Amino acid sequence: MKNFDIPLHVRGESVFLDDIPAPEGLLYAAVFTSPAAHGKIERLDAEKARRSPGVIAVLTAADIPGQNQVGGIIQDETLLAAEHVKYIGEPIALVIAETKTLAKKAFKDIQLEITPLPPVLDPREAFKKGNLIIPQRTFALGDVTAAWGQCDVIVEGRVDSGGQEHFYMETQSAMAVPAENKSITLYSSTQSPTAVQRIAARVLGLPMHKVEIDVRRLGGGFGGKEDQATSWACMAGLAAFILKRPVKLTLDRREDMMMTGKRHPYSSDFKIGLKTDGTILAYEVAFYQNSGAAADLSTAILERTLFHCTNAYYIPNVKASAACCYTNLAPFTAFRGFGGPQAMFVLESAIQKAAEKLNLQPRVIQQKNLLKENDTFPYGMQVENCRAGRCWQEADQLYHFEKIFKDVETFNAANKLKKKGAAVMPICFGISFTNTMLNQAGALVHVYTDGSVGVSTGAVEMGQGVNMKILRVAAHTFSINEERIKVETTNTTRVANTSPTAASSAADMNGKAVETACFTILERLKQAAADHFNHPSTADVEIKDERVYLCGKVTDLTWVTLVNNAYLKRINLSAQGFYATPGVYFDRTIEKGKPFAYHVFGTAVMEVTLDCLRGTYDIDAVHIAHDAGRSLDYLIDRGQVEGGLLQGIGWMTMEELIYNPEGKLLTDNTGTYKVPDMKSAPRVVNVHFLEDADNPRAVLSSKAIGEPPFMYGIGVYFALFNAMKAFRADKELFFDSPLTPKKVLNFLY
Ligand code: MTE
Ligand code: LUZ
Ligand code: MOS
Repeated sequence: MKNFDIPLHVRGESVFLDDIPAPEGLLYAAVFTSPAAHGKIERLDAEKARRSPGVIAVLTAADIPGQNQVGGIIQDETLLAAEHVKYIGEPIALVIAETKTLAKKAFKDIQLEITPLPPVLDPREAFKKGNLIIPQRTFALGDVTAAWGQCDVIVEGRVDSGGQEHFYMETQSAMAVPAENKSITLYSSTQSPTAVQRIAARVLGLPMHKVEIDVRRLGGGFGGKEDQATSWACMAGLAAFILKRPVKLTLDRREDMMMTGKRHPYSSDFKIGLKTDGTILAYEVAFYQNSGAAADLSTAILERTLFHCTNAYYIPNVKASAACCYTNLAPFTAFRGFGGPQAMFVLESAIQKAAEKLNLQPRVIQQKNLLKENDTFPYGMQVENCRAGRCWQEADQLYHFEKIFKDVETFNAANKLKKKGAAVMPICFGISFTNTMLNQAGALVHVYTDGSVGVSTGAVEMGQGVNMKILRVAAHTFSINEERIKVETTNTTRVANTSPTAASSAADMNGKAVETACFTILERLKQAAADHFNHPSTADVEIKDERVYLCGKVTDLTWVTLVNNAYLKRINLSAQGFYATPGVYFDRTIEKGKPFAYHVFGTAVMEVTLDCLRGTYDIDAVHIAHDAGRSLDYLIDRGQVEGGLLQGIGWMTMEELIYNPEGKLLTDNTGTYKVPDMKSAPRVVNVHFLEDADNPRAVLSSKAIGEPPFMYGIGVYFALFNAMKAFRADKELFFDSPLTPKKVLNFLY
């Protein structure tokens, strides 16, 4: 992949947080956390720990100079627990020592007494008790009650989907360096530098301008560092602020898995009604989100669950309700898809069950109900530039659905202990933050006198290639060589008030901001060129491939000489750019609006082979037709499709969070929590990007790519079911992901 970071990665030269050279006097922090899922803190005595070898300080809630509050949307989360604990792994105290080992050794000297209270782990139980973060929300279209009467068949069911560990390669990390006059610089592995700045300022009781956040790159985020990188940066900041020395806080894998939130587990009930030909008339669904012990981003994630409850289909009568249920587990958080995958899994399950009842192939129902131009979503928006049908058709033409399913049947007829299965999975994902306010981005572009260019934006590089895309936008707009451009760190003093790098919109929005800034500088340069040639209008000046053209004719001015001329004439070679996605809004009082700039579409078809003796399986192939607009970089986008798909497959098949009845996560390391590897990856992945698929709603006609491909993974659940049914046609379908070999085996025998 020609991402300019790759040569650095391959040689181990790229700088992640823990690679930043240690500043003079660096101290190390370790986080002491709650051993109980729910309880009242009776006593916390750290005096002995303070005298432990190598320990410099032990900090608790009482040491926080500002507010002990890190909640973003809802302020319900302390940085360090003071009175109550709400989950195992909740931070209580911070030990700062000469080394991290010494800091952790002092944990045994902290005296903590907790009166335990019964924990609630199940969202339905929390719902019954009324433990909700916000009142239940409902999206509705048409009239389901009236529609049931017109349906030929109605099926109901329950769907459960498990959580998912982000498993970013780089664990949560931060380093704080005190600066003069009570200022502080925080290096943070965060998707959201401004959130870290805002909350650290709140915790330290400082104005935001005294807190500078700097981010070079992340070793993966996947949503896990959208909100949940903040606490660690605040803790490092707190220690550095009080001790007036640099402090680093890096979680090891087990700490990270135990302390941080994951994808939300959901439990849901559905009811779907159809005509005998497979037309869906009505769909009712209730989502119970396991939100964990604090709100974090749960309410926003719940909202996206509602937005995506009909996936890529038009359903005329819909009623979808959803509840954020507090439980005593680490607060669940953003994860690629942001509640969308959970919603789509429920509808695909409903279609599966309805297909069985109607004796139709699920793909017949899927295709029949695909979104068409101007169809209305339950949230009131109409589909524009709908490519749901096109993706389906192109996938079918290229990969031949009929043949795939026929080959499966032929194989199954000939084999007793191995069975194959196949499934189609269409997707539709809305692009924009559903919180309209967040749809803004900024950029700062400098052109230096040698013609090289420095670009800063609010986007954070986390492996998704956003820096490459931003570089490409700048190179394209100036029409200069890519080598001339450097993408700088993401820093709050260069670009302020930025939204998180999330919602797949970082390249879209920051790219636009860069384009705007470049246009501003370009206009000034054209004016300088026009002046140079004593030409009356800049309209006849063009810069192409580093050469200046006048009235279509090449001149002796190059990019470098023009830049130099402009500098000598005291022309400003820096510009700021800003972008706010136009036309998006959402009215929560009526739950209607136009929350998305546009939608991303795609269709995948997949084949699996099941070993019916062992319950194990191989994913033979996944074939995808995907709408990436006019991609800014097809290799990067292919990488995003492949990576998203594999992460989705992991969520659906093997990644299982197991808690004991006391609320302790048992799968808290690489030995017990299994993410997909080369062996569990599909043997074949074909990705076809639609051609002639310009997108008028994003920079240079591109489309967002980050999250949507995750949802192709859902299809694997149903391909496996198809194979399982070939072995045991008599058994009831169940919808409870991940579909581990253990569950498969239980079904087969
Ligand atoms: N790809 C890599 N390699 N690493 C990541 O952490 N995060 C995903 C996706 N792809 C991620 C990734 C998530 S959750 C999002 S929202 C998008 O990238 C964010 O980046 P973008 O807006 O630039 O697409
Ligand atoms: N974050 C957020 C997101 O705050 N709002 C969103 O709509 C969103 N969508 C996807 C991923 N992160
Ligand atoms: Mo992605 S879940 O929007 O960080």
